[in-house]
Amino acid sequence: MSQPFDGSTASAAYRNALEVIGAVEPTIADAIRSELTDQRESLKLIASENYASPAVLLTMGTWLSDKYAEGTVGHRFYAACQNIDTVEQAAADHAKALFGASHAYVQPHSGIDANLVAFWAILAQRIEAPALAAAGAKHVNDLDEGDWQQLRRALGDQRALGMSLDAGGHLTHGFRPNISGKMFHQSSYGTDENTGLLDYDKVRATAREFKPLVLIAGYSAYPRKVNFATMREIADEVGAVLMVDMAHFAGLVAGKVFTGDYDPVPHAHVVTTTTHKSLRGPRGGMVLCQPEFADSVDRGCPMVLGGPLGNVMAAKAVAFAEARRPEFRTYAQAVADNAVTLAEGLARRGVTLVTGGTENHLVLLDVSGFGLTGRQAESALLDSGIVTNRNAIPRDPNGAWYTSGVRIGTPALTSRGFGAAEFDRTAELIVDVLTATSPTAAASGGASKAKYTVADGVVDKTRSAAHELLTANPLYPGLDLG
Ligand code: DSN
Repeated sequence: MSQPFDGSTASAAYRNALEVIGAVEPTIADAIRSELTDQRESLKLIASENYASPAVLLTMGTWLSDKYAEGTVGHRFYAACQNIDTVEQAAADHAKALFGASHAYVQPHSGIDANLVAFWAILAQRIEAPALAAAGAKHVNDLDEGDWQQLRRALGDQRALGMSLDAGGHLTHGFRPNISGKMFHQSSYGTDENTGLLDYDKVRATAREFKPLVLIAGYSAYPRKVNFATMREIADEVGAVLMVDMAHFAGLVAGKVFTGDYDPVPHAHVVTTTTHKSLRGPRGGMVLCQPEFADSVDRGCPMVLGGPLGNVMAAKAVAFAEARRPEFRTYAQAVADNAVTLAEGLARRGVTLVTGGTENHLVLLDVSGFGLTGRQAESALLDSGIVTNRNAIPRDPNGAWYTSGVRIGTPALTSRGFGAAEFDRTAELIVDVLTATSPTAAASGGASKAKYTVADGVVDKTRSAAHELLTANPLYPGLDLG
């Protein structure tokens, strides 16, 4: 079990801050107070969420936010960036040491931004640079109109291959609703119909046929490890760049739960991540890459990013420093062990799990066996103080809005100190709620995909059991807002 963050030394800082904020806009001070209460009083099982340390949170609330610093360390388009240089360099150095990466770009404001930076760096290296060389030009501004139009067509004619959305892939991996799907011709690989697992032979066959420029690995709802050594072999075979989006499991990589073939950093050309999920940092993004892509990645601003957020880069440095401590490895291992306990506790009580279990921080429940949609299950659990999110399962008959699945994860509650006993009890509470929930009729007749009822007493009983678990494992113990 990992140690929860002590919040006592941050009490005075937050009390004073709320007084300052409340004097200007009380609604916001109230919302900040209320969010702490809500987070303290619910079982937070959203797989992509966590609790950052008071040190990380406090770092974000500073005047580092007030500085413009477009450019990179030592090469800024604004004057007086010496302190932003210090924080950006510290964040990049910590990231490189933490992940064993040769280059780190810590400016992306989010995961989508990190992926956009990566895509444009890959296009710059693999499509634009050869085009410039062929035209004898150093810069796009040196191209004549004909060569420029030809380059634009070439940039818009590239292919990306990623994991399908219903198998657990992410919208930003080339899917139409996201700009990546408008930049690339896209194809996807799924999971085996029987096992729910990635079938590398099928990925290879699809890659051979589709011949992508970018092979994307990574997921937001696949509860298993991915063999990145094999994905790199496939990429090399078809001449693709391997890009891994490790946003969900970056904490497991940093904490050395995923090593060897399962650590993306030595295998991928480019790795992207968010910093606020299992990695437990501030809300933001980052790109790690091999030297070939470093210069292009560093042009993320102004290519697709606005001015870097100095306060958030500083908080990334603080979070990465925390993740370099031995305690973080204990935490990361506990996240994975707790996910197994949670999965086993659910399966033992009759819940169908996609892939039958987990090897990472998340578990994907198929709630159709309870006669529910994911939306009904999510809402009934929320009423009962259990925060999850509905999620499509492979070949989901209810689509991405109602879904047939619920995704849960262990990073946040593990940060509060939950261990095996607490996660097994959590599994029991989830099953109690789902068993007690029934769909109700839609206004038009037939079963609604959204409406439901929960048997009398179950919501209150679950809330009270959750409260017991939560008070025994407080969030930011000692943090008292007065
Ligand atoms: N929103 C994140 C998640 O919940 O997985 C990914 O973008």
